[in-house]
Amino acid sequence: MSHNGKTRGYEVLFHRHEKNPILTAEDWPYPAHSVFNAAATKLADGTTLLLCRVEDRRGHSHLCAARSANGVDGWIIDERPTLSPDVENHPEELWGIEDPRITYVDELGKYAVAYTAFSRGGPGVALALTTDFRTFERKGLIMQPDDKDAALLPHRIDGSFALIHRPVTDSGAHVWISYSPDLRNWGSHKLMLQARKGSWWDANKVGLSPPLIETPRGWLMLYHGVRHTAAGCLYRLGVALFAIDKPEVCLLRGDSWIFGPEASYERSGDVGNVAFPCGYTLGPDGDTINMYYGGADSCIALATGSIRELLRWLDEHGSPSPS
Ligand code: BMA
Repeated sequence: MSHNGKTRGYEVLFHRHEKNPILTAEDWPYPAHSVFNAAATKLADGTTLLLCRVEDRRGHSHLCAARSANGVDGWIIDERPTLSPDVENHPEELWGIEDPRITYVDELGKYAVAYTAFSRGGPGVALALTTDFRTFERKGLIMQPDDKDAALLPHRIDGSFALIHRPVTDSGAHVWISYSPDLRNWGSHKLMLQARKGSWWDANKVGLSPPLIETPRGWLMLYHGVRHTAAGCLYRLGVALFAIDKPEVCLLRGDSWIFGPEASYERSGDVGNVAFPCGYTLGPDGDTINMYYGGADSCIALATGSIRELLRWLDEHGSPSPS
């Protein structure tokens, strides 16, 4: 399939790890139907922490932490769910909590976990803070349904915290950015990245994948695009670059997808043809991206890329995109 670093003539920007899938429900210390869509971060001591979405046989999800020294194997998985729905205090979590994204916020000295809280009202965006991934300080629902695919930026922009998220409106499912002085009151909503139309690979629905990656040239966004086909949906990954001081301004957006379901564990599972990253860590060189993604809603896999290569590819294949 792959020849001279190319697949079917296209450049390969993310390389699948040979040990994929790196985590499945078989590895879990307690009953779990499937594990997928994990958030990722590197702790102060260099340990890679994945906050994994675990689905039980009711179909409800919770989050569970797995820690590894090398980010590939030797995972130490919490013996019990790390963050479970707290339905009594947070009825918005009635049907589970899903698809977390982690951002370390220097100013707070805490990790911010944005996740989808699912209930009768639909999926909305919830936020919790933690220092150790053992106890969490919930901020509750910060974006009402229907909204998901959220992550906080690591520092304030022009004095405000900034949250990327994906509300669904009559006009489609596009990526927005909203600002807050205190992580509680949100406003100054701005459209950031629009789904394209027609036969485009990212027509109808786009959403943030892992949290934004800060580079000297701007914020690098890996986003998923959803193509509806007669056989179901195809979830693929694209890349775009946004202005550092004004993240709603798109500087470059790639025309084609750069990563999509090809391996067997991405092609088949509970929901086939899905590659869905929710987290990344950076290598010691500051350039290597370790991207963690869910395969077919059934496993967790790893692929590596390079910030420099993504920026070069965007220069060659991207164009400014109106917001
Ligand atoms: C999206 C999200 C993801 C899931 C994907 C494919 O809408 O809910 O959690 O991986 O669909 O099923």
